[in-house]
Amino acid sequence: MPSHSELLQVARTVALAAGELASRRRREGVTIADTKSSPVDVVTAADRETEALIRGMLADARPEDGFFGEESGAERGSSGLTWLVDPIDGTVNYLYGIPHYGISIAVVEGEPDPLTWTGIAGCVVNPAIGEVFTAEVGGGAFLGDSAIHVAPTVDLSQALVGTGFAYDSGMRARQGEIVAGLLPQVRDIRRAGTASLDLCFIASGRLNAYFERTLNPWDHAAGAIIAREAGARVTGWDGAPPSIDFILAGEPSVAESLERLLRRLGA
Ligand code: LIP
Repeated sequence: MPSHSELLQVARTVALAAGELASRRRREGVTIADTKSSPVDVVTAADRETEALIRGMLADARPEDGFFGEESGAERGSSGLTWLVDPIDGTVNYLYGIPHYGISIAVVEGEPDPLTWTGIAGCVVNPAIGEVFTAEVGGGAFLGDSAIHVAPTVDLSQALVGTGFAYDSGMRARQGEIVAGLLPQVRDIRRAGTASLDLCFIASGRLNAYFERTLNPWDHAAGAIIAREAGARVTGWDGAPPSIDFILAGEPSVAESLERLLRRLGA
């Protein structure tokens, strides 16, 4: 079994190469190639091309490992390791030219099930502004070469809270009601459109807390490792592992306060 550092280096090298490709394609112009779960859940040719690059580089570097990517699906490996890949997280931002999207690559031990996997290392690159977030379990979290850590605890009324919304209109209506109840009880809300970077913003103190529902495993796999290594609590409801049902992240006492409030709001 390779060291956590060796696996992190693979993730970082591949994510940087993918970021170069994605940002080049962005400069050349981006169009919708298809829609997926709803008319607003889009995929671009760059999403597919970037995942193909990542998948090929990982197959060369780690041929025995499993793979699970947003655009090309899953393939089991024989090593016990699985790579979770969102080639362009924040696809709508990318489509609109908003410089806030992430190449998210994580490696876990076990199957690509967030309820059972054990995170090992993760990298999230925002090529639009050249930010590289990394972490290996037990090694701390970094933005570039600088160690990062969650913001100090605050009262929930002073907390800047990130969230996001589903592609399903019915779910979005419900999520909007929850946010309406939350907004007057916190400092403010930020909906930036990229879960992997939301979790990295928890890790670097740019958000005090974050929650979301309906995320896929590839959306949060890398960011959760980075946030935990920066001192954040990252869970589902009642301390369970995060999943498509719910993810909550933040400095532990802030996260616990937010979970109680979200419960009261009926999230
Ligand atoms: C996105 C997530 C974001 C969520 C969006 C979308 P995608 O992932 O990163 O947090 O609010 O609705 O799911 O689809 O850009 O990979």
